Amino acid sequence: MALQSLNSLHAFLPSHAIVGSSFSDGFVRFPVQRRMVATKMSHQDHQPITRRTANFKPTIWSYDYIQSLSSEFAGKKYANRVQELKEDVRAMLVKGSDPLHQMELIDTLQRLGLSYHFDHEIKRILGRIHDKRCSNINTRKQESLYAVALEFRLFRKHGFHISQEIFSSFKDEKGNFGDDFKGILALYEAAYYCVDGESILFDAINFTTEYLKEYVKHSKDVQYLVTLANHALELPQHWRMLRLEARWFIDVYEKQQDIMNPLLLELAKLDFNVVQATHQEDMKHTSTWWRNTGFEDKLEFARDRLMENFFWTVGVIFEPQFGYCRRMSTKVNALITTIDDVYDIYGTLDELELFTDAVDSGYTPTFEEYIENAWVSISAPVILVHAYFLVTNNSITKEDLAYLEEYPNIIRCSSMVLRLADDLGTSSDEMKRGDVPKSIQCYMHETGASEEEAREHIRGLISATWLQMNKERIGNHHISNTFAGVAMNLARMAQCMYQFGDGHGVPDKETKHRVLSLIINPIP
Ligand code: LA6
Ligand code: MN
Ligand code: MN
Ligand code: MN
Repeated sequence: MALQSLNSLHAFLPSHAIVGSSFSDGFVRFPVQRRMVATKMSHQDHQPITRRTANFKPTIWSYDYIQSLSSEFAGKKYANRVQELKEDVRAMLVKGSDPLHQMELIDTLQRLGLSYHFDHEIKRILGRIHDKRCSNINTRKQESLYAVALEFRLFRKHGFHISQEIFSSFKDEKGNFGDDFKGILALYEAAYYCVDGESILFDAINFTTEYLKEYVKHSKDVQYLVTLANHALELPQHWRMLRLEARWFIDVYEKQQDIMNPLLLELAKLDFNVVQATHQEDMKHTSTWWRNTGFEDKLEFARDRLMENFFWTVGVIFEPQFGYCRRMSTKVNALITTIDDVYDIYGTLDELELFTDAVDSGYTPTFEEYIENAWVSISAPVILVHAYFLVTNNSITKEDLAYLEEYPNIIRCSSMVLRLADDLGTSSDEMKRGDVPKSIQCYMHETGASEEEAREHIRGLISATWLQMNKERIGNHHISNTFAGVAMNLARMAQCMYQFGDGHGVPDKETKHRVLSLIINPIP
């Protein structure tokens, strides 16, 4: 894990204003390997206009199919049962007296995708445990690494102050954190809440990663904790798209007969299906809108990715009450994707100059120049500023608007992760079709690094950006928890979408299965 790339980030973090259209790359299209799709004479000079095509596949989700979706879980019967089960779980949660058990239950509720029902109770319980800790720091003396790490992660996740120092007693002179697999797994997950400069947590990420890799390599059985460790090594919980994580964990939890609570399992499955039914209604709404724009027929060169654009919004905010935000954000995403293709594929330089003033001829920018533009050109600021208004229901003050206009760091960080994850997943194909160089290519060009070295550098930058984002969340009175969640979820969603390549552009691979399991198929 290359966390040392932090310095490169400072290039984009100072809040100087970045001018220019959020949709424009600002760089020239390279005239390489263009495939001709349309040739016609331009009016001014009678030269034929050559346009490229990316040969994007058609959508696999037809309008008729989407309109045919209907879920039995939309009915009253299931809503009532969810209500009953929720009351049972609430009782279980609040009457617990052992802090560790309560925290384990909170953790399980989070992983099952249920914690949003119990936000108030969870805040109260953690607040009470936090108060006790503050008044008597010695109570932690005999506790296991597992218990301390779990508590640390929950405190940080819910915005309670807790110092990295609580791990110092577990660390020996060599920088090792012992030999307790369960504790080390918990420390690994906790350490991702690290902020810039926290060296104990920094070391903990490195130690636990190596330890877990070795451990899972040598363990033959597929016991529960090994399953969790393998999953964590792929991506830590803190970086994961919430719904997909819930869907995955529900299956894992069900198989775990010795710890599984049937009440929680029933609620998790039912709630997942009920929430999914509301997502289907959102999707049907946007698909009618999309059909009415006529883009899918008129703009053949562009990606027709309405379902994928909706899928992004499920990653960004899944709770049923935010349907309006999902619907509007899907429209924003669909327009962004279309405009991006006008720029990157269809438009000629002359035409695009009408929109873009910063065009140079065949220049590969330095990495820093690239980054300064690219975190905006990925359009995450457009997505997030829209989302800000869509999820904020109290009045928005002039100060809030001024804060937004400065491109606050939480928006910069989220955008940065989206840009870098997108480059990791899409730039190989983009180069083949003659798109501009992206972060990987700029870095290689500037430093002489190999592609794998460049990719490692980019992954390090993503990690470093998360440390910045962790810090931005703390004590920021301009943004609600909901919006902070949206910004972090966009970064998570980007890491999800590009985990195995171009999940946004390629409709029939990983994304298809994910859409089926989150949006189309209920849990049996
Ligand atoms: C990704 O395509 C794309 F269209 C985006 C604008 C990314 C975010 C999209 C959402 C959430 P591509 P480029 C709709 O990889 O040209 O072509 O910036 O983006 O690399
Ligand atoms: Mn682009
Ligand atoms: Mn593009
Ligand atoms: Mn891209």
